[in-house]
Formats: sequence, structure tokens, C-alpha cells
Amino acid sequence: MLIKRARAGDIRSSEITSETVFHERRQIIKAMGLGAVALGTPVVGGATSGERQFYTTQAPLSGPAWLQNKLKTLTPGQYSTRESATPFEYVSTYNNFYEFGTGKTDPADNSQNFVTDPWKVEVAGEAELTGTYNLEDIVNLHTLEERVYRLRCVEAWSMVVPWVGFPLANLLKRFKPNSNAKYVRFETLHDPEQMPAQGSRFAAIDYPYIEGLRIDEAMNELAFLAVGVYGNAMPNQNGAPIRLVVPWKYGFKSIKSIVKIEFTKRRPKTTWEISNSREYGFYANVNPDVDHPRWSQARERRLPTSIFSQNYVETLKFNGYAPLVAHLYKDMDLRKQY
Ligand SMILES: Nc1nc2c(c(=O)[nH]1)N[C@H]1C(S)=C(S)[C@@H](COP(=O)(O)O)O[C@H]1N2
Ligand SMILES: [Mo]
Repeated sequence: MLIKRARAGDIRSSEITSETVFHERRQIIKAMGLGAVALGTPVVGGATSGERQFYTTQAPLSGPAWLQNKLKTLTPGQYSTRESATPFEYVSTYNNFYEFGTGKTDPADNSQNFVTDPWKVEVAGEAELTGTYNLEDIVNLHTLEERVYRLRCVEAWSMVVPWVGFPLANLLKRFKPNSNAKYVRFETLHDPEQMPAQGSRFAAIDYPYIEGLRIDEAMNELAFLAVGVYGNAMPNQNGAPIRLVVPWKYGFKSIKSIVKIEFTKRRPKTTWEISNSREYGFYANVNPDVDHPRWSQARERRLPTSIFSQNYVETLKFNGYAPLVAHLYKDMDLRKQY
């Protein structure tokens, strides 16, 4: 069953990110008695000046009706960077989503018919409650907030993305993980009919895509489940209908199009670690002091770049989120546990 409807990917960025929109929203936020300082605290993620913005949309809301209703209640969240967001047209056309191809524009080109509604998520493993749930029932329990986070890819490019979603910890706690739950494992949909690269004998990585976090990492307030960007539903190429966002780790930890979340005793084997454990570790914390075997991680190209400027910026330890996450690794040698 395929229902044609306008997708976020169909909307021109000029309709979404106009200064007027920001300005109007700021007026509303100020009228609500929330100053820029209240919205921006604590200051993490690089820039310490500038006003924290609320990126909403004037374009028609996309996604299923239940999500559109929910998006109307979107509020600015804590922990947003004050750096300005990368324009929507870059966020939604420069992607890594190997299931739809390995070129940067392949995901946007090849995912437009990807069916993401209805969608079910299974919660399994070491917890009091487990089961399979409609995405709507999961999302409706949470308040949707906007988090403007830096996203640093291991390939040394970066963006700033206004995500829409809710803290991962709020979801996990509902299932009452038991004392054996030491890790959380995430799995992407496996459906070679819809995701052509999954059926290829020459696939770059094993499918389904798997990621994982230690339980204390997963419970950190920055770990986020996103169902949208720029005040609207998640474009398919960005991991619709629900994806993880772990802003202090390299982008590959932020697994897309999640169908299963499992509490485990043992550290899960994750996709990029399986593919090449010398180059990609389980922790994958952003770290300018530990180079990738084939390139430096000391700086990054901040999108948008141009042929005239690669727009290099310095890479920050834990991608600028050290005040909120460095304690998780205080007894670890980050050169060995990369
Ligand atoms: N299932 C799945 N999740 C994935 C990937 C992927 O190929 N498949 N790529 C990862 C990588 S390497 C990055 S940098 C981010 C990119 O997210 P974006 O396209 O929304 O910027 O998604 C991550 N999540
Ligand atoms: Mo990445």
C-alpha cells in the first residue's frame, strides 16, 4: 500500500529556513517568558555566543497524521548549540545511509519510496517489560523537543542539525532494564526489496546495520531519539521514521531507521567494528588527538563547503560535549578504546 504524500525532501529549503521564521519564533519564545539564556543552558557544543534559535517550519507538515499533530507541540529543548544550523538542503542531500547506496546523494535519490508508516519497534532483552510497539504509541508518550546538535562524521566533515525528538533515556526507563542490562543494541530495518544495497553481493558492510551503547552512555541526557529535522518529519534519507543521535560520537553510531532495541549483557558487535575494527571502534568518541589510521581527526570540513573554501574548523574533544560526557570515560585509555 503506497500513499503518495508530500515529503520533507520535496520542500525547498528557502521555504523552511527564512530569517523571518526564526525571528517570529523568537518573538513567541520571548513572549512565553523564555529568554535566550534559558534556552541555551548549559552551553555545550562549541560556540558560546549567539542566540539559540528555534528552527521550525512554515512548509506543510509531512509524515503521518499522528506525527503532524505531535509536531504542533514541538518545544525548544536544552543542550542546543548556539552555532547556526546547516541549511536543510545540505542536511537532506549530503548523507550516509549505505542501505540506499554509498554516494553522498544516493540516499536522497533512492529512498523517496521507502515506506516508514506503519512502523513497529521491538524492545527486547534484559528488562522487565518487552514487546513490539507501533511507533505512534512509543512517540506519543513523549514530549517532542528540538535539539540543535553538532554532527561529526568519522570522514572528517560535520554539520549542525536541528533534530526533533526525545531523550533516549526517557524511553529506555519505561521498560525497566534489569541489572544484567549492561549495553543497548540497536538494529536497522532489513528489507532488501526497499533497501537495494542490502541485497547486493558487493555490499560494503553487513546488514542489518547494528549499533550499540554502554547503558550509562545510553542513559546520558544527550543521547537522543529523533523523528524529525527542521520542525518537520524525518526525511527518509536521514533515517525515517526514527533514528538515534549521539552527538559526542562519530556519526556512524547514530543508527537510522531503527526496528529493534535490545538490552544486552554483553557488548554488541557493531557494523563498522565488524567491517574494520582497526579503523572503527565500539566507542567512537570524537577525539582530535586520536587519528584515523588513514587521516587526521584534528579538524573537520563544516558543511556547506565550496570549491573556494573547505571551511575547516577545529575538531573538539567529544565534539564539544565534554562537560556532559567526559566523566563516562574517566578510567579509560581513549587511544586504546577508540
Ligand atoms: N542504518 C544506517 N545508519 C547510519 C548509516 C548507515 O549507512 N546506515 N550511516 C551513519 C553515518 S556514517 C553517519 S555520518 C550518519 C549520517 O546521518 P545523516 O545522513 O542524517 O547526516 O548516519 C549514520 N547512521
Ligand atoms: Mo559517518
